[in-house]
Amino acid sequence: MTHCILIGAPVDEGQRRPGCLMGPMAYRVAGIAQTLAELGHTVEDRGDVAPLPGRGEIHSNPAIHHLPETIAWTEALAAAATTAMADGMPVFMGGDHSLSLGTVAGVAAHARAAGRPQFVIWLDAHSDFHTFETSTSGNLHGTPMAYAAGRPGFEPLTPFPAPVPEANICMFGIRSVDPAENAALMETDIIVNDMRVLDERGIVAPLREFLDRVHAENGLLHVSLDVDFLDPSIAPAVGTTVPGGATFREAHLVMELLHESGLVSSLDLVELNPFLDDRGRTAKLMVDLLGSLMGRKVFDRPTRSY
Ligand code: 6HN
Ligand code: MN
Ligand code: MN
Ligand code: MN
Repeated sequence: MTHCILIGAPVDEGQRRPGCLMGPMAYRVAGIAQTLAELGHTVEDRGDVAPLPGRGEIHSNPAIHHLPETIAWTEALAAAATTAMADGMPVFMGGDHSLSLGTVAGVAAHARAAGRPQFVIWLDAHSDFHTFETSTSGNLHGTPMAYAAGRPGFEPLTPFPAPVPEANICMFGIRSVDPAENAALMETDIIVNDMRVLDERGIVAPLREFLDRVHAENGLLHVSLDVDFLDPSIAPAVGTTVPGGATFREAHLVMELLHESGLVSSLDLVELNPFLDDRGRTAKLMVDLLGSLMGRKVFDRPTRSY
């Protein structure tokens, strides 16, 4: 039984298609609290985080937009994340992926204080490895993974409090990487399981390899689930669809393995744009995936040890 803390992060400023701000409400309407309660967990909905006022920060990269708002969200969400980690398992209901600038900062600060290593699983079509300096779209939802890894180039944001070691970061589902991100990733030890790797090896072996390390090092594990990890044919409600994503069963299998591991300590659900949805199907699928992550089984088979 887990104490699940729902935290709404109605962030819309990290990209240019209005609608992600409706994400938290869509998850509530799709029954996120009931789903968790039915699985035997306790649920506390802390409502939506309100951003702190922006201070008018500017950046030399002219493409960057909504920087003051993003900095304000980052500070507010980092504080909410650190507080929630002391009380249970936070589930951040986005909001676009720029919210992870704050949530990962907050959970990593908690891990450092607890004396435990932080690990991150990034389930996404994109690597989100731009800095404020390299982004060409200026959309800051393309930057949180680089911030968490401690890359320079995020001024005037405060430096990431406790950078996640590169080898503790594992990406799955990657199929859209910009040239500057690719060049930067090549210089790191980040584990990039792009779709080619998943086609060749399947999703189970690379995931187990990573989970074994989290377990061996007694780590805390943050999972960041971007809607566009999923194939657009099953998850249309996202502004940045990329063909060739995870199937329904691959996505559930990831969640089931994460549940069995018992290692997940915090979660982002990001990039849902309910304005683009088809009768709520994407919101419902994301809630169902959370159900699998939190222990729902089709058949109560004996848990396989691995
Ligand atoms: N996301 N690499 C592209 C950009 O604009 O920087 C796409 C980023 C997508 C971000 O999906 O969270
Ligand atoms: Mn993303
Ligand atoms: Mn993405
Ligand atoms: Mn669990």
